[in-house]
Amino acid sequence: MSQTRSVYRFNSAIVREPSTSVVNGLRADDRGGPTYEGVKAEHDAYIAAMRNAGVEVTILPPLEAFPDSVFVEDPALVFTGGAILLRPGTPTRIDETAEIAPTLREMFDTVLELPAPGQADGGDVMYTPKGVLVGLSARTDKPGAEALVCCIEQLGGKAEIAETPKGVLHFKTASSLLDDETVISTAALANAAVFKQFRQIIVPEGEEPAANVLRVNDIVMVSADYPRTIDKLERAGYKVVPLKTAEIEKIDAGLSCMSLRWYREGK
Ligand code: CIR
Repeated sequence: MSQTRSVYRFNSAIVREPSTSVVNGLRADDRGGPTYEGVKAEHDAYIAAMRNAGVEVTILPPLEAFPDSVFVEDPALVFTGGAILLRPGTPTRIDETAEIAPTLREMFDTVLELPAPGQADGGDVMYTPKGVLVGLSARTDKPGAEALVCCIEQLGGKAEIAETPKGVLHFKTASSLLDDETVISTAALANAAVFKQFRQIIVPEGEEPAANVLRVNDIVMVSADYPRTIDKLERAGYKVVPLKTAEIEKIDAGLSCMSLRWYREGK
């Protein structure tokens, strides 16, 4: 896991088509479910944006038995040097790992498995040039986070454990990497110790879900519903690609959760 290449330089991604059961996806707060057509349209636009950014996208088929399986970020982690199969921290998602494992075993020479009994969701994991951050949350427990740090070290990387603000699903629901020196986060993470070495951009009050952006090569995908955040990022010099997320947000999802991304050597 050398740091010679930027952690947001990607040429490969895996996504999974939404199933029609996505309308029953998990949500903390029921504001009405998304429509299948709405999620599908958001997903299609996301794939197009990835391809425009120079990423080769592998599209896996939908899994009707798993309403949240479109969010492939959660059951696994991928790095140039290998993949890690996780154990998602909610019962209806645990078996998503077995569904994605064969694809990862085909694509990666090294595939590690998070040792039991820990639980960890990929949504709690942020890659940064200074090391990987693993947020503790309702989905990622201490044994899971500690085991994950060991797995990342086994792949030659380094990682440290962070705290996720109460009431948000994942660490990256509230924060994302923008570039080698900069993170964007909600005000709740403004003084987080793990961000001390970074410049921080705070999302405007009332636009908290906008903190889940996705930096891919030279662009930053940002939810189209948060104009003040988009403006702030554009003024800071970022090349913003706004994408609709109103449907996936109804089931607590954001932009990072719809893909697994990495730089594949030799391509
Ligand atoms: C869940 O609760 O697991 C899904 N409804 C949303 C998952 C979002 N995942 C992510 O941000 N990495």
